[in-house]
Amino acid sequence: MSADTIFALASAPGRAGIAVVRISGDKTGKALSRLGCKTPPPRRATRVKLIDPITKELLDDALVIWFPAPRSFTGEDVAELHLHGGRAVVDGVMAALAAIGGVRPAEAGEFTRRAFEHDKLDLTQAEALADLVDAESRAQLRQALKQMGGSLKELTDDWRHRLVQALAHLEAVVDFPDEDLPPDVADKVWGEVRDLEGAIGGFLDDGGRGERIREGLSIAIVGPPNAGKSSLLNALVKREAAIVSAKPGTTRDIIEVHMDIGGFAVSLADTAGLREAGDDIEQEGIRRARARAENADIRLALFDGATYPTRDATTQTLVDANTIAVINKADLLDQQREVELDGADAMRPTHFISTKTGFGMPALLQRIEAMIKARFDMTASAAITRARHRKALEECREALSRSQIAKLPELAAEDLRLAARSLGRITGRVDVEEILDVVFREFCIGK
Ligand SMILES: Nc1nc2c(ncn2[C@@H]2O[C@H](COP(=O)(O)OP(=O)(O)O)[C@@H](O)[C@H]2O)c(=O)[nH]1
Ligand SMILES: [Mg+2]
Repeated sequence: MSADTIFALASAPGRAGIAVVRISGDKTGKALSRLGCKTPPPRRATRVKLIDPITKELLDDALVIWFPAPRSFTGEDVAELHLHGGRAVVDGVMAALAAIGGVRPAEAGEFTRRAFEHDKLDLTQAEALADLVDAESRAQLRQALKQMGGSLKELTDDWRHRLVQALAHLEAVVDFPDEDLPPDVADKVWGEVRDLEGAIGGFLDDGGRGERIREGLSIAIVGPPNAGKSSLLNALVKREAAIVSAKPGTTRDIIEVHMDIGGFAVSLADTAGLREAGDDIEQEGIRRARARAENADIRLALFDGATYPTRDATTQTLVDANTIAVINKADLLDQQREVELDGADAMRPTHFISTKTGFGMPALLQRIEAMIKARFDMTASAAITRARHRKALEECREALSRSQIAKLPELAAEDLRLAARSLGRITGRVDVEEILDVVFREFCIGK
């Protein structure tokens, strides 16, 4: 092993009860002994006094855990120093480590990269690790843990294994036509390719759920001026994020807040009221409002209860299956608020709320949550969580469908090889040699 030994503060910077410094590489043992710490028993928290190698001053009374290679996160010798989380303590230990020859501060992601290089995890698990650290909602957490546990890796590995098998059989037909191969080999190959194409196609057709959960869902509030859009945003996030005013055209740019609804990370946008009037700036705000509304996962179309039952026609045109129609200022409506179920609304009941009194707010939140769950709840164990996965799977599916209409078996085999390579890119393992291995192991050609 010639790579440098690296170290970094693994816990968040700043004052804390405990700070963890992680060291990885073949000079880890040497670094520990330079700090006055004899190699401790493996994988056991051991109390040590860390000494500055130059000044001989006490740096900290700490805990060290020693993970000798290969049973460590990176696959290299690793030590974790659990220090008292003070700035001076951490700085002192880091400076002492940096002064040791062949030991240097780690670059971003370098520990995980080494873990990947030593086959401790594949690319999807490395990505999941990053997602886990970034997770802010339950759904993101759950998804990251599943992927880190190998859900996506296992699925793509399984597809790739089957594909390599089919390819091996096809190559046997191409390369050794005179051998005594079972007569139905080609049929089996194409049956398998069709199955794989179907499975991957089905997996791709997921409405982008995994990616949406990872990035956060978007909800836009749209409606005419003065309907109470800004008030609704404030009521949902329970703080005064947007300016509320009786003056129409107050909200011009998009105001965005982040919140958690039912365990999902959501970004909620308040937009400029839709109307013809207003200056250039307001018109630009309205243009943005429409664009945001179109791109949102879920829309809240807010109507002004002061004009009920008349509804703003422009806003009404935006109501579709992903929209919840809401009528605000229910406090102004005197009689029983029976919902008039006209044709369009029969499928999508209108919610009456009052941001002023809080009337109908819990029911609205429940409705939003139900809509999110219906569209984004993951029951399947594996999910596409990044554009990178989707692109590779799409390339794979295209190659699979090309292979079935290829004019020559050699060309079909090349397409299957490309398809396998696309799958291999997802996990970061691309290896064509194994195809040959399968041919010879399975067929004993040439006896
Ligand atoms: N009576 C009543 N007035 C409301 C309610 N919600 C908002 N308003 C008032 O409606 C006006 C416009 O509110 P705002 O949130 O700025 O509307 P926006 O233009 O759609 O963002 C303000 O004067 C609010 O105080 C409500 O539930 N009931
Ligand atoms: Mg507003």
